[in-house]
Amino acid sequence: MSAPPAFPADAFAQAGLNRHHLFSLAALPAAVRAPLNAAPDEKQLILLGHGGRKLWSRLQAARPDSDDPIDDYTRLTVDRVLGQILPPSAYRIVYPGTGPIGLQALGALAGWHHPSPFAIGIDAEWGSWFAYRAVILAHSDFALSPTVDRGNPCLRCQDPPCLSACPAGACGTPFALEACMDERLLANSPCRHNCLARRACPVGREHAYDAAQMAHSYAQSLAMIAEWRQTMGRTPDKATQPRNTR
Ligand code: B12
Ligand code: SF4
Ligand code: SF4
Repeated sequence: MSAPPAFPADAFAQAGLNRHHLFSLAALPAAVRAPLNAAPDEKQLILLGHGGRKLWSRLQAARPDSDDPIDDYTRLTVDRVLGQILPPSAYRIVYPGTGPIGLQALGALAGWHHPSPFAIGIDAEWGSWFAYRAVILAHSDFALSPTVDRGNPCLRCQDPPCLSACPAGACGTPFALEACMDERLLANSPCRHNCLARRACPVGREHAYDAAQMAHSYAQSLAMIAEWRQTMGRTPDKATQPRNTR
C-alpha cells in the first residue's frame, strides 16, 4: 500500500501562503467545529495563513484582475496546489466564504493567536503581520501539525509603545472599537489607511506590510466601517456583522 501524500507546505509557501496548520476535525472543540458543518467523510481541517510581505509580492506578480485579489488568488492557489494531489471532490474551501468561522479561535488552537491591545492577533515571530487566508475541509490523511505556541509577547512588553501611538486611545483590554472607528473616519486621520499602534509595535517589525498592502487592506475595512455608520449609525454586533473581513 502506498504512503499518503505529504502536505505540500513548500508549494503553498512559495505562493506566499507560508503558514499552515493541519487539524483533525474530530479533535476540535465542539464550539469551533459546529459552525463548519463538516460532512462525515471530511476528516481534516487545513488552516492556511500568510506572514509578512511574500503573499502581497506574489500577488503583484500574478496581476489578478479582481475586486477581491487576495481571496481570489488564495482560491486559485489552493486549487492549483491541492489539485495536484487530491481530486476536487476530496476538499472544500469554507473560507474565504460567507459562513461564520472564528479564525482567531482556530489560530489560538494552532498557537498563532495571542490577543494584542489593538485586537489583531500577535505572535512572537511574525508580530501582528499575519492573517488567515483559507480554511479547507478535506478527506485527507496528511500528518497533523503540533501546536507551536511561542507565547504572547505583549505579556513581556514594558511601557507598550502601541498604547501611546494610538491617537484615539483605543488600545487596551477591551479594545475600544468604536473609538478606533471614529478616529479612522476623520477626513484627516493618520489611521484612515494605517494603524499607528500596529506600526509602533517592535515585535516582528521586519515583516511589516508595505504601504501598498496597508492601503489595500485598510481601504476595505474603512469602506465597511463607513457603510455601517451610514446604514446603522454604529457597528453591528458580532451576531449580525459580515464574516469575511480580512
Ligand atoms: C468583524 C471583523 C472586523 C470588524 C470588527 C468589527 C467588530 N464588531 O468586531 C472590522 C471591519 C472593523 C475589522 C477590521 C479589521 N480587521 Co478584522 N475581522 C473581523 C472578522 C470577520 C470577525 C471577527 C469576529 O467577530 N470573530 C468572532 C468573535 C466571536 O470573536 P471574539 O472572540 O468575540 O472577538 C475576537 C475578534 O473579534 C477580535 N476583535 C474584537 N474586536 C475587534 C476589532 C478589530 C478591529 C479587530 C481586527 C479584531 C477584533 O478579538 C477577539 C479575539 O479573539 C475576523 C475574521 C473571522 N472570521 O474571524 C477578521 C479579523 C479579526 N480581522 C483581521 C484584520 C487583519 C483586520 C484589519 C487589520 C483588516 C484591514 N484589512 O483593515 C482591520 C483592523 C483595523 C482597524 N483598526 O479597523 C484579521 C486579524 C488577523 C490576526 N493576525 O489576528 C482577521 C482574523 C481576518 C483574517 N482573515 O485574518 N475586522
Ligand atoms: S507594543 Fe508591546 S503590548 Fe503593544 S502589541 Fe507590541 S508587544 Fe504587545
Ligand atoms: S487604527 Fe488608529 S485608532 Fe485604530 S487602533 Fe490603530 S492607531 Fe488606534
